[in-house]
Amino acid sequence: MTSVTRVSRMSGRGLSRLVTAAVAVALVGGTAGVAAAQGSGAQAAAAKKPSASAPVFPVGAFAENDNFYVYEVDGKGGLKPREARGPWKNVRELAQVDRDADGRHDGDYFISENGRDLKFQALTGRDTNLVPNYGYFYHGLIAPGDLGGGKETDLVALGKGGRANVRFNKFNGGLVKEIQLRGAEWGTYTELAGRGDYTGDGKTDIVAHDRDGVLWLYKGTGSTTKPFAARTKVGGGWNKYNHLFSNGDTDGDGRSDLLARDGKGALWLYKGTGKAAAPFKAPVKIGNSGWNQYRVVS
Ligand SMILES: [Ca+2]
Ligand SMILES: [Ca+2]
Ligand SMILES: [Ca+2]
Repeated sequence: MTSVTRVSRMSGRGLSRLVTAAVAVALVGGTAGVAAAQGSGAQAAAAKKPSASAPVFPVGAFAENDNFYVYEVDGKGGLKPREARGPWKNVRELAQVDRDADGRHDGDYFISENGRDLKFQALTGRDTNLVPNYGYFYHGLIAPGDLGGGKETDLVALGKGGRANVRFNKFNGGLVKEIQLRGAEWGTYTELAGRGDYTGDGKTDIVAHDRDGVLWLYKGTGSTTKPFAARTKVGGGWNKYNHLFSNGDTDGDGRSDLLARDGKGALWLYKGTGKAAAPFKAPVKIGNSGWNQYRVVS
């Protein structure tokens, strides 16, 4: 499986570590029951090939002790048991990226603990320091995909005082353009999430979770001056979740999905529909417990 090689390199520094420490450990997510139920005796449909608008990433998770774990998708709508990658220190926020638009992970942006710098790390492992002190101004970094700056994945993060920052990136994180999205709504969000296309038009979209528990969809436009259309309401009741993120097309049906962690540490999959009016199906629990042990899940 090429995916083993790919994920073994997810930590960048973890290549040699794979041999000694990449031991599959006890299943934290508890996906077995869900997978069996969905299989219902028949082989699940063949997974669609990953694409830029519906990529397939592993889920990366940092425990409090900086130990880093990776969960691969299992091809049945869930995640495989976690694999330990050993310690990966100095990461405050992580955003995996697909730089060459083939739908597969090949680099990471991250905000460092030390200095709160925005950094980029290709799979070859060397860090590139992009913006010193970025993390003092912005938080909730996501890399949803290309928003208009070229095929390279662009970045969005929340800022202080009702704004969000959009960085249109060149290859290896060089800057094409940076804009601030301003407006009171941006000050109400606790978190952004998104990976690829949720509306079926091939353009990258994001969602935003506000303090009142409402989830909003921002349809991507492909424009570097106005990368999102006016928001539309997805629905309420999202405050039962303390973290939203996406690893792309979790269940392999060719549409990007959303993941949500609840207050009890369970993990829920919201399968994407590809329709802006109702972008997600009803949630399916794909991890029973344990996800709240992680300080960062991406
Ligand atoms: Ca790629
Ligand atoms: Ca879209
Ligand atoms: Ca999907």
